[in-house]
Amino acid sequence: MAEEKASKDLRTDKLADPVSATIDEASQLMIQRAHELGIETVFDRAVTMKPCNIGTQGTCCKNCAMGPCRLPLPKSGIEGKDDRKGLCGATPNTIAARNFIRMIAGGAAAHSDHGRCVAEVFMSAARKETEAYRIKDVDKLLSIAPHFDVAITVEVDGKQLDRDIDEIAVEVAEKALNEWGKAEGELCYLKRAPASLYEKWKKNGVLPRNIDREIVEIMHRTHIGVDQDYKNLIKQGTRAAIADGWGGSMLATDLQDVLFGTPYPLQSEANLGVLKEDHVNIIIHGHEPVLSEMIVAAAQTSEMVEYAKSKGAKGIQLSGICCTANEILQRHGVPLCGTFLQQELAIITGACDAMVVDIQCIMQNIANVAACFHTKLITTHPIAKMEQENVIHIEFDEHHAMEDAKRIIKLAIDNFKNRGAEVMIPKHKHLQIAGFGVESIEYHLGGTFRGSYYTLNDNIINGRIRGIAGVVGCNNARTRHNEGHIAVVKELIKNDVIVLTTGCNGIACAMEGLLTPETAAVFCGPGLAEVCETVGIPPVLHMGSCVDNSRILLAATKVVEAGGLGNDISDLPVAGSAPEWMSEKAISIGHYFVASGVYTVFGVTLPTTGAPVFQKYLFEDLEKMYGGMWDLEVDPVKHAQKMIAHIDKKRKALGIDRTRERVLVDMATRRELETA
Ligand code: XCC
Ligand code: SF4
Repeated sequence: MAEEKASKDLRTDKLADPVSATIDEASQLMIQRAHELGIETVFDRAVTMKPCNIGTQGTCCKNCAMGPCRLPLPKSGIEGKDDRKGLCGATPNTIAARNFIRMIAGGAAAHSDHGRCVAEVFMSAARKETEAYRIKDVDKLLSIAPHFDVAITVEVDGKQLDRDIDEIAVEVAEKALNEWGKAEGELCYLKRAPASLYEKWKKNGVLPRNIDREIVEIMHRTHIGVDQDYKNLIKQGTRAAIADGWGGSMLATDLQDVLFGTPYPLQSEANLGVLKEDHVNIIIHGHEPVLSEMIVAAAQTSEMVEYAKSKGAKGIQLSGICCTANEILQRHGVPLCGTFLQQELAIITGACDAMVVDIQCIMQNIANVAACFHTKLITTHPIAKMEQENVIHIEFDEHHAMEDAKRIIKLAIDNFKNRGAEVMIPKHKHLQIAGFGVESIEYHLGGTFRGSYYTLNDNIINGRIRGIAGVVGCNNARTRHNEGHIAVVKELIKNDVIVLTTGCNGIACAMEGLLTPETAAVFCGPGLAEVCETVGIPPVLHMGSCVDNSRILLAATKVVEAGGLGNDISDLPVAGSAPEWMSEKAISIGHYFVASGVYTVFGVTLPTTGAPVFQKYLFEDLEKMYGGMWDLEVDPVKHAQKMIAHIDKKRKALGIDRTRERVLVDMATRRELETA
């Protein structure tokens, strides 16, 4: 019935062409399948609905009811004075800057509020108010405690003794939670940045005071008639973005590691082919690993496995979409079902017995797609519900976490028998190695006796590795799914640039098989290939979810500390990229990369093109303040080439530009020379 109705609504002349929509064959098959079943997806809507030209340029203001005021840049550009203004007189620069930093506020709020939820669960665990969660990684707890000024030893009779772990945990939890709203001072983690970066922030007046305050202040400043100087607006955007990267996101990552374990490399698989026809398939989607950790634990209990078998299934297959997927991948090896743009397609396989969602990047249309199948769509977070009637809300609470998780799994198992005949799971999937972090890179690429990141630095200095790129971010239905991600990454590794990835770029790379050590011989330049083969790592290191971009900041800091490559992140031969971004979170991430000294290129579009003066400020002037700056490049190969050009510029400034041309001694000879 639902299918018949849907097909009537679908105009066949306005459907997405599967091959133009995505480079991924599994997704192409499922888009085709959707058309056969008369089910509309985001790919079709991208064909029928064009984006607004003025909004795209960043110059539509609706901050008061005298507007919306729309200030498009004429096709021919503007010669001479730019007279465009809103009713209140707001210039294109003011409007675009206000919109831009409101995006930062949205993104920083999303990451940081996620971090706050984790901090609250951490507090419950520290106070032993919950059975389900406890401190899993004591070493990590001890490593972060000093940043909060929490002592890890106590003096007893003149001797320094180890302090009680529970005491440390409670104090860290209190101090951490305080970061969102403390009345005085600045964020505790800022001093983890290289000293010279911290000084730049201080000099420019952008040290965040507390996380919430910086976000609130953006909303205030962008209200009609407050801050009307794009430079001053961006200054607050910078402060909030730093509060995200070096605050909310970093806290989320650290506290998740303490609670659930710090990731170490492990093997898994990726793409829709991880779904199993004869298993109960539960897909976990969203961002917060608090519930999904419990689902992973519950699904492994013999009680649940036996229950699944009693209902005719061979077992329970968990898989994930978006960053919740990356979280349970990096800690448990749970396979990735797909990227942001595959969430509808996963349901269209007909094999998804339940999709469990928490927060962020969950398209409302999955409820409509789920209604065409037997799939139970379960929302779990009090702040993220859906209006459609087929959506079930099971609110998750850390105090009865295990029961909630079991209830959800049972619902999925009971639903297994309701599957229709229309199951079609694409075979496509790829092996991957994921779960890299600051600690495991140190282990794999570090040298034990010369300081932590020594071997990595040495390989950068000798030119085997040309530089480091952070390639991250979303998919965007306005551009061919995964094409930009994969083209940018391949171009970088071909040119000996090692790639650190997170988010949906990580998933895209996994689906394409770029996260295996074997990839090195196929796609990498000779220098990077040699390093990867020697150490046994992939040329693309998956570092987790979007809040885990904080891991990239800390890895870059470790590289600075290891020496030989300058004094600040902005001195390093590094660059950042989000080839297919779409979310406000991506803007916040991009901006804290820039404010941390990284040249950062976005693909698709940027909402700054309608305000050329403001755009120039982001693309050029910020470099003088922080060492990093924005750029926009739609063509993926040019996009990567711009990053490489920046990396080469930094190599030249460091005086290591010519080492790349030399005949390189191999590692064994080098060691001999050094020990001689
Ligand atoms: Fe969402 Fe994090 Fe973007 Fe993917 S990368 S579409 S934000 S899931 Ni974060
Ligand atoms: Fe128009 Fe100014 Fe109101 Fe924006 S704040 S909608 S530019 S009048």
